[in-house]
Amino acid sequence: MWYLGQLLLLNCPETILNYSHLLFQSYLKRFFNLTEQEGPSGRRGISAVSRKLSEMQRFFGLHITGTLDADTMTMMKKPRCGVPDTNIARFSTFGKNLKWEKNSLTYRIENYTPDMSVSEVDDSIEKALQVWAKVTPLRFTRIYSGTADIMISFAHGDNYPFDGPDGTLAHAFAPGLGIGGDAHFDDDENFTFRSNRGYVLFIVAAHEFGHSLGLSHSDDPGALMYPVYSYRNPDTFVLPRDDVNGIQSLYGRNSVKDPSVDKPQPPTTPDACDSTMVLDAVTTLRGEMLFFKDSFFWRSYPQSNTPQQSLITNFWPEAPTNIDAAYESQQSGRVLLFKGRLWAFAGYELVRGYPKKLSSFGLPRSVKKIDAALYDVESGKTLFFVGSSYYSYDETRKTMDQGVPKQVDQTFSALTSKVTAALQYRGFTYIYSGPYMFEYSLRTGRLFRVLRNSYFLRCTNF
Ligand SMILES: [Ca+2]
Ligand SMILES: [Ca+2]
Ligand SMILES: [Ca+2]
Ligand SMILES: [Zn+2]
Ligand SMILES: [Zn+2]
Repeated sequence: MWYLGQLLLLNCPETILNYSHLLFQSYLKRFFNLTEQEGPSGRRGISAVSRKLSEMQRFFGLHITGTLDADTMTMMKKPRCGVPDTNIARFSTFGKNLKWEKNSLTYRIENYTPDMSVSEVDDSIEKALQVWAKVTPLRFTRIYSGTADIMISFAHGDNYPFDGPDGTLAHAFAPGLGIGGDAHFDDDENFTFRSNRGYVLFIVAAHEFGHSLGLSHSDDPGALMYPVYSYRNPDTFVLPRDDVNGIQSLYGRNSVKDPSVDKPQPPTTPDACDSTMVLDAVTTLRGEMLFFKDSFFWRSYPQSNTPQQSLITNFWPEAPTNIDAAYESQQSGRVLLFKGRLWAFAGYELVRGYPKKLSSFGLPRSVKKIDAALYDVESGKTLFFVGSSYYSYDETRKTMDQGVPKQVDQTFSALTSKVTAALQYRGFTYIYSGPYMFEYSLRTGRLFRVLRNSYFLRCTNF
């Protein structure tokens, strides 16, 4: 019998220096196979920790420093799965042989969480298994007594204890006899049916069942098998392409034709190296730049080489996806996201009273959607691009300027097609249009360069 998570065993008592020391050492031990060093913290000990920190930073697309910086610390505090991140790749498996040798599997729900009704738990578990059944020949049958292939419980007696609220949410064992395939949920969590407060059981379970079927973690931030939890709407969830590729590499495709014609295709994660990409929106946020595309955004901070890609809902569970425009209000310290209406966030929290209508900004009621927004530091005004014209809004007086809208090409020479996104950064004004990005001085109107949308995203995949 093979135990997934042998690496999880914390069998050496530790001297705890402080909280962060405990957190990062145990995090690296649990998820990146950091082994205990002999003797006091000698040179070898330090470099092993540093190497594991680099490995973790690479896996999560963080700036690779080998030291415990603030971003690494933030990542370690995120709620996640209890299975280690051993392979650094897009989807990965525990090995071609670690799979079920049959397509008909049984499952049994041994006990329940008090957080949800029995029928909500049953429904979440059933739907989570169907996520995998839809794209493979696998079929799942529920049993109510005896031993099922996949035993599901909210209380467990294995060697891998949970850690109280947050941190590790659940874990599961790779295919095999006995505990193999079983999934355990940390009942110290607040599981929910479909709220963005607490953890959606359907999402956590669907991820764990990926392990039960033989998948390991993926470093694709859009994958269900990414180790960190993000809220996703259970009513619209479609298994991402990376996970479909992973599970089909083990079991093949579903041979039964799906009768629903217009079923949504598996979503793919946007690629910074795609020179034809058209970004949805861009904005600054406290000295960083955020680039939005579909359900994702990249975050670029000055000291980092590679922007970090995340699901939008990983930062703002209440935010819309496929947004129209975004900007940072430096007066209020908020980030504003537009999709038909407008959402304002202070930190990760949706500001009370939002989302609001566009007319609350003083935009005419005929404007149903804006294409891009840009905050100009020098004038303290925000420009809203709508078709071939733009409006300007005074952030201090909180009123729309007189004499608007103006024509875009009167201010921005050579810009003849629709604005798709806009940003001001380090004194330059960047107007995105289709796959291109135009670099201007807003004050003189001079056009400096024409670049691609991916210019700031630094494609490193040569
Ligand atoms: Ca089992
Ligand atoms: Ca926990
Ligand atoms: Ca846009
Ligand atoms: Zn996992
Ligand atoms: Zn367990």
